[in-house]
Amino acid sequence: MTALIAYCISLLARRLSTATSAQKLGQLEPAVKHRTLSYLDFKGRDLFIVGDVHGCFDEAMELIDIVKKKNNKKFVTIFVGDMVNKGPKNIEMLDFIMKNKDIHCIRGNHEQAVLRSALKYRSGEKESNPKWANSWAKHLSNGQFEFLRNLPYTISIPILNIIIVHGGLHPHYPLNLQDEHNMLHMRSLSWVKDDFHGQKLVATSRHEGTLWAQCWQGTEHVYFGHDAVKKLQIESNCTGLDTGCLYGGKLTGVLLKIPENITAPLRHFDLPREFYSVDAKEAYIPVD
Ligand SMILES: [Mn+2]
Repeated sequence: MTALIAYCISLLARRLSTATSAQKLGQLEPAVKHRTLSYLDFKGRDLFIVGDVHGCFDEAMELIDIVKKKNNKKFVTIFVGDMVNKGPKNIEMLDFIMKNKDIHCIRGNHEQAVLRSALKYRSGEKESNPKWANSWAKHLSNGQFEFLRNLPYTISIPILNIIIVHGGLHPHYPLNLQDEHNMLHMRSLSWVKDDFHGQKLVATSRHEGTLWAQCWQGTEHVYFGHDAVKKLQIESNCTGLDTGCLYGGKLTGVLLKIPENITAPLRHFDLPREFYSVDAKEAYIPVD
C-alpha cells in the first residue's frame, strides 16, 4: 500500500514537473510572433538589413558608420537575429538595440538560448548548458529579459515583398503555420519517408540535404542569417547574411534603396541594393 502511494506521488510529481517546464517555455513566447512593418515605419529612409552580430559590437558600429558616411539618406536597421551571445560585447550590443528607435530585431536561436538560461537562473535551477557561454543571462534586468522575450520570429514588410527570419522558412507552410524551432534553427531540407510510405520534406539545422533557400518558391524575398558555414548566400528569392563575424569572418549588411512615395507594393528585385561588410577584429571563438 505504501509502495502504491509512493508510486502515485512520483507519477504526480513527474506530471507536475513536465507541466512546469512547458509553462516555463510558454513564458518565452513573444506578444507578437510575426511582426509587420508598414511603409510609415521607414518612409523617407532606406533599409539596412544586417547579419549575425553575436555581440561583435565594435564591428556592428563600424559597419553602420560606413553606411552613414557613404549615404546622405537616413536608414532604418533590421538585424536578422543572434545579435547577442557567444561574442565579446553582448551587453553593449543589447543596450544599443534596445535604445535606438531606428532599429528593429527578430529572435535568433541565441536570443532564445539566453532567455532559457535566464529562466533557469531565475528559478534557481542549475544551468546545464554552459557551453554557449550564457552565464551573462544571470544578470539580465527585467527590461532586458522582456525586450528579448518580445522579439518576434519574423518581420514582414508587405510593401517591399520581404520577410526577415533568422534560420529559415519551410516552403510548404504559410507564415502562421511555420514551426517555431525551424524558424530559429533550420539550414537545410531533406526528403524522408513518412508513415504512409510517401515522402515528406523535413527541415534540419544540420549541414545536409539541400539549403532551404534554394527550395524557397514563395513570392516574398527572404532575408536570413544563422549559416556562418555557407557565408553569404544569394539565391533568386533569398539572401543569407551570416558571414561569420564571431569566427573571424566578416559582418555583412545589405542596404535597400527605397524609392520616394511608394503607392503600391514593389517587386523586391526592382529595389537597388548595396552590400557592405567589415572584417572581424579577431576570431572570437573557433567554429563549432
Ligand atoms: Mn543562429
